[in-house]
Amino acid sequence: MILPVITYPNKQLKIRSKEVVNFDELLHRFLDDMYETMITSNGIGLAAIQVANPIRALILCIPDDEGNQTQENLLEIMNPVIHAPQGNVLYQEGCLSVPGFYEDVERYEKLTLHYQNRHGEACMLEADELLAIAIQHEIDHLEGKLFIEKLTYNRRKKFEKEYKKALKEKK
Ligand code: QAP
Ligand code: CO
Repeated sequence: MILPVITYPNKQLKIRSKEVVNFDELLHRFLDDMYETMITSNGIGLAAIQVANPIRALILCIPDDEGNQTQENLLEIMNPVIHAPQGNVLYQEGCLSVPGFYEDVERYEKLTLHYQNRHGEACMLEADELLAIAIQHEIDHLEGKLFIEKLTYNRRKKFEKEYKKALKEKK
């Protein structure tokens, strides 16, 4: 089932999501719906709060070298914690909740992630490149933060102007 994606400035995006405690059939169905929603929307990452569910769950599917997002590369991440972040990189980010806007954001270059999978099993992965960036972007959603909040004052102003204009033109 494709779920509606909440977009800025919806206040729900500011909620701090709660730990996942039930790794049950309901969670599994929700994760499946998140995947369908993300792929249909041409996304590479989606946090549960973006589809109005304030739980610490996110999914990522980084395209391979051919640009294909195979389900084998799908990561389902619950209750993530970042360890040992290293270095910094700039990357032009976007967000399904801020459609049509892209801007450079600084992130850690590499990190280790501790999390639970859909069965509640403890997992760990080492990430760099786009995966490391996407993990940080999605974990920010769990804290109620959007990438536009990391922009400088002037770039944020540019965003507000462009976004409002785009919203008006949509109506
Ligand atoms: C988060 O973002 C991300 O504006 C995932 O019109 C972004 O999937 C991680 C999207 C950058 C790492 C680097 C955005 C689709 C998708 C749009 C997305 C749009 C259609 C964003
Ligand atoms: Co996002």
